[in-house]
Amino acid sequence: MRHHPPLRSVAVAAAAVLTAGGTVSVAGASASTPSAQPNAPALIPAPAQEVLGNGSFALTPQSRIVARGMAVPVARELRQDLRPGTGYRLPVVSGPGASHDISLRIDRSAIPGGQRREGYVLDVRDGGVFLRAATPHGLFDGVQTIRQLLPVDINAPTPQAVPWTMPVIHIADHPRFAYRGFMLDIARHYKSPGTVERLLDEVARYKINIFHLHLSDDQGFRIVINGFPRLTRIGAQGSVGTDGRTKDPGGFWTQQQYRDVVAYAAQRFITVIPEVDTPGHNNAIIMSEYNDTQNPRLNGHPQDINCSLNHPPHWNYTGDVGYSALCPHSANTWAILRTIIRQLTAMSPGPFYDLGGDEVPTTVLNQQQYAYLVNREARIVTRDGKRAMGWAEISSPGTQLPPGTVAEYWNPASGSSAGTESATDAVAKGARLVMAPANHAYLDQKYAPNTPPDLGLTWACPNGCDVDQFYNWDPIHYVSGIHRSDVMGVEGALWEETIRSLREAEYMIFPRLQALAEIGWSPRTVRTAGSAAYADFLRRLAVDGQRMAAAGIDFYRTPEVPWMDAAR
Ligand code: TNX
Repeated sequence: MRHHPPLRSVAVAAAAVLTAGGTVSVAGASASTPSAQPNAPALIPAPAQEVLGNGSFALTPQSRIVARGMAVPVARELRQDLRPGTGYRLPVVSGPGASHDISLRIDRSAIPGGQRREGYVLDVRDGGVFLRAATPHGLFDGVQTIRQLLPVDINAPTPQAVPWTMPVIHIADHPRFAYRGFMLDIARHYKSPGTVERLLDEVARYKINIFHLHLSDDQGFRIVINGFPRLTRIGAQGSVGTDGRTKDPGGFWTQQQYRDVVAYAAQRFITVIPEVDTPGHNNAIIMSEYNDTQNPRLNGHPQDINCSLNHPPHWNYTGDVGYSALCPHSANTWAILRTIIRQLTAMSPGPFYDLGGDEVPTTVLNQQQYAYLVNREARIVTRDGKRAMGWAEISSPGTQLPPGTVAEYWNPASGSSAGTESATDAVAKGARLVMAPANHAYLDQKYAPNTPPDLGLTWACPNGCDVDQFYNWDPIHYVSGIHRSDVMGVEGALWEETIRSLREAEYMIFPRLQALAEIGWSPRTVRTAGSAAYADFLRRLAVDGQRMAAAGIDFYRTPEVPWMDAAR
């Protein structure tokens, strides 16, 4: 059965203000339902407030991008975005602006307090486009909106002969949640830095601002750690499905490649959160290190890191989970983990380090062992200057979560069902939550039972999880007893047991990520199968399909969306 949020949350949400996707009337007195505005531009995520005017702005071969100081890097990004499709030069100049120009300005006073991190105000007038924000990040968010106000062909890789007009509009926008994440598992199937950068470009369009990178799992360890060369020499050579090492050969990143991806993400205002999952999901580390008897960082007897069910350990390239664990009381375990954490935190400017913590059955480690490991590891993360993050099991009995800890809730359980205590316990221990319930946010789940035929898992979505399932839920009301202030945001997770190529990844991500991006960004509203917000979202998604097609992004053409003719 599909899961539906409890009625209680629907009733509460019904009392909320209706603004998402809606066009607020010029007088500001009434906010109309989104579906009543068929001509509103197809923005995803829907802005907090938009007022459509009359007329249009036209970008011309003479148009320039006017920017100064901290606005300049964002202006250059915009130029990069608009050049291929228009074929215009669009020089970045310091002003003053003329008609047909787009001007980007850092202006604190334009944005209300409390919205300054990412808020922006965008005015499209017939004589020019004026974007203001308190921060470069806010400008970047506004730039994504500008891209969506232009004709869909703006995403084409080569110049298109269309009039580059935008509707006259006033938009005042800011995110509902600070954390809007995309998680990618490059452990189950390796992805190159280039592939990942392409995906970052694609998700940035929807104002995603967190990239959670799952770097290690039973089947592979994907980044060089100095002092432990076997982690990649041995640990990175396979993938899920590797049979006798003849296919899916694995791979790994150098530290320079990791730094480059972090910088690439930062240019798009995306913060990278590295994750090396522990103490479970660790067969690749164990297989790499349990015979590393000559390593001066270990004590000559590294076999004692292995608390898996298998003695000795052996490779298992299936998608099995819950059989491997690092031993919490082995000094060698800590020599390895300290080194990994030190090097990854040093290369990651963001505030978080994710220690994993999921799926360790008590047949593998008992609760005390588990809690000991999580507590000790969280202290190391804190000492290295980061906030600890982990899957919500890190709130289980015996753990103490340092201030600032973030727990990611992935269980499909809702309301007050069994399983939700991982979320409520985390909050009781002072943690904040990222909501990623698997049946609403796991991008690796099939869209429909047989769609697609050989991609995706079904454990959280036996009947499939299509766009409706990703859109029609609310992060605050999903688990009983959680409050607004407990929730930092949402995340879409692409686990890669079945996903090999960039194409396959895109197909599973889009168009479901758009739903999560809207839930994370746009104001709270009633989101149900019959709601006006959902109908309006589908209308906007149909246009977005043309944008994705123009950009060469693969996606699932769900029957839920009235896709338009992709021919241009
Ligand atoms: C559960 S959710 C896992 C992953 C799998 C995923 C597949 C979580 C924290 N662990 O190890 O890849 O399901 O959907």
